Amino acid sequence: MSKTIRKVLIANRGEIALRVIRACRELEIRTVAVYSTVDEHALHTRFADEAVCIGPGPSPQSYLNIPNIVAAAELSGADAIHPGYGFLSERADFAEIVERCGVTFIGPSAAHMRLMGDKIRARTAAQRAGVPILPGTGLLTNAAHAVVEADRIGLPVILKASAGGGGRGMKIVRDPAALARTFETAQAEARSAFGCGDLYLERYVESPRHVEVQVVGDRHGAVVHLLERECSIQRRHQKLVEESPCAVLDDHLRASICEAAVSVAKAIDYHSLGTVEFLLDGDRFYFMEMNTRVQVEHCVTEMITGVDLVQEQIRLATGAHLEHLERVYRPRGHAIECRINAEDPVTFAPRPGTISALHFPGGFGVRVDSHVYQGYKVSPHYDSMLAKLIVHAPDRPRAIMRMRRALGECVVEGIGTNLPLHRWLFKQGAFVSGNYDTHFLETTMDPEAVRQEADAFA
Ligand code: MV4
Repeated sequence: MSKTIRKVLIANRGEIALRVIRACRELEIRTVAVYSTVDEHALHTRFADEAVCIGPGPSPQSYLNIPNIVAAAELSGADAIHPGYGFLSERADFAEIVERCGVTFIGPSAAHMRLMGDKIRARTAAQRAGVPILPGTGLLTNAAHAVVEADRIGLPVILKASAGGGGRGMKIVRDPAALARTFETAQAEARSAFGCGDLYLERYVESPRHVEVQVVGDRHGAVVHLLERECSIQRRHQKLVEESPCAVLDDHLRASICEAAVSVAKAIDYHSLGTVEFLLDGDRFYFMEMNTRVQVEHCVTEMITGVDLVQEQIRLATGAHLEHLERVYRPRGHAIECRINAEDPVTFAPRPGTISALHFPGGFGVRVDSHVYQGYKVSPHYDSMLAKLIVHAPDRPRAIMRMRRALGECVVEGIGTNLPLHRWLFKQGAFVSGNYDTHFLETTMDPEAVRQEADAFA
């Protein structure tokens, strides 16, 4: 059941499209870009061996347009499709159509995507694998049922949409009197947002850290982990900084959480690249979700393991074995990633426009994954990430110093960016000491200080 991949169509844009093209080039695989009319001059369009226009700027008509993307694959003779992240990357129907056309989907099976896309089933799968989950429920039948269960679990609780994930469709309930009404609202919102009103409850953890584990499985039953990533620096469920390893895990806790992630992947016969997300509460951790795609923050894992995760993902799709990976990884130093976005550093409002001047940092231990250039027009149609600035150093204090140095070298003119926020963050004592949780940015950010950081660079 080994397949050869000769030509990959990349169903994505931006930095991740470039990332996949680079992986393919080193594997001597030909590449086909797809692009919307606004991306005619984008780097992914130019870097690929071939490029096919799939529609106008708005993503529903281009990067989410399944018939056009499948037609582009047929037309170009691609034998595989890489979905990147976002867009169609977790759409089981897309994976299924691609495979039915005789094209290899570079990712897990449609069944794995459906299982992990259904957060209630995912929770059950983790529990069956012997992995800790928070006290909670399966599918709630109605508001009265929710009230009974919340009484059993104890307040506060969090009401989650089974079709949600990544923080979408969640409501915290602290007041028992509010639960029934919150249930009705949440159900209606989930129905309209996801086409499914299924809800469940979990005990709410007040100050958790977000720690996720990179896993890879092959089609022969082998699964290994590639350590964890700490992603607690986020706002409105948008991660801004990620690092590996997590500063607060000792060797014992690291081994437990990484083994738990492997147990989840093994229990479902997972055979691709994946991420198992946990909430860390002191020295306890609980399964949250599993992501079945390559993630934005995969680079920090690459830096501290030396493994090219995108190449692995492509190889695994051909039926390759994992045997060339190490059985247990130990972190090689420390890596941190900053997402540089075209957005106001305080309000987070998007700031599209044309980049009039651009300079990215370089030097020892610095990696920049980006698709933008001087003169590039940031379109309001797509997400606002301009670049990922990744540093690698022997330990966390030196990685922080290196990131400060690299942030100081960044120049992006003509549009607003969140660089001032990053420059502010890397001076904060709580961040530097590793003493923070998922609420850090929202509770600590000082608009005045961030604005001053912007002025200091103007
Ligand atoms: C939680 C939680 C507290 N308790 N579940 C948000 C994203 C999704 N993966 C799960 N999320 C949360 N689930 C319980 N039972 C707090 C969050 C949460 C969060 C998690 C990770 C990173 C940032 C977060 C920000 C707010 C809330």
